Amino acid sequence: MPHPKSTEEHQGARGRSLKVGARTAAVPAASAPASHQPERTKANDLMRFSVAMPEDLLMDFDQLVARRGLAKNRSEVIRDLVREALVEERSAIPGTLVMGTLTIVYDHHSSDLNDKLHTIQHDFFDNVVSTMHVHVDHRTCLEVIVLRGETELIQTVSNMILGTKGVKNGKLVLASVG
Ligand code: NI
Repeated sequence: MPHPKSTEEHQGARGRSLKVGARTAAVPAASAPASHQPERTKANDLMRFSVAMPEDLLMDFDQLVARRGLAKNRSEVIRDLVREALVEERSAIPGTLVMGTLTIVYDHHSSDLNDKLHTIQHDFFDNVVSTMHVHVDHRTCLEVIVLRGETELIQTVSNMILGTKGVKNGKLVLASVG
């Protein structure tokens, strides 16, 4: 039985077909002879599977792959998207330990805003790992707050900060660390 010649599809963004293999199979490392293939698959072995999608969706996906640069191909972008979805799902499970980066932009001339933001961060000193403050211009500040803790607490603290009057905009990005 022939085996795949490479560990990656090389059609990349410009290929037309997303079919990456007719069967689910472990891909052998590099081009090792068949006799040297491991008998059992390991957790990090690449598995191939077929994906079907409408042509217009595939064309949009190929443009996304192209935007992500020469180092990325369809397989790598699909893996990135799957990991992203898994992190998002895990981060929603109560009790999950997460790291979060909360980025906020605010006007430091707003009345006692600096004090309020400072107080919240001291109230949750166990969960605030680090804060980076950038003076963007005469009025505007940007702060990146690194948080660690159970997901619901991190989201609560973030919402308190984002909801403080004078914070113009911001966004919390979670990463699961489990
Ligand atoms: Ni500042």
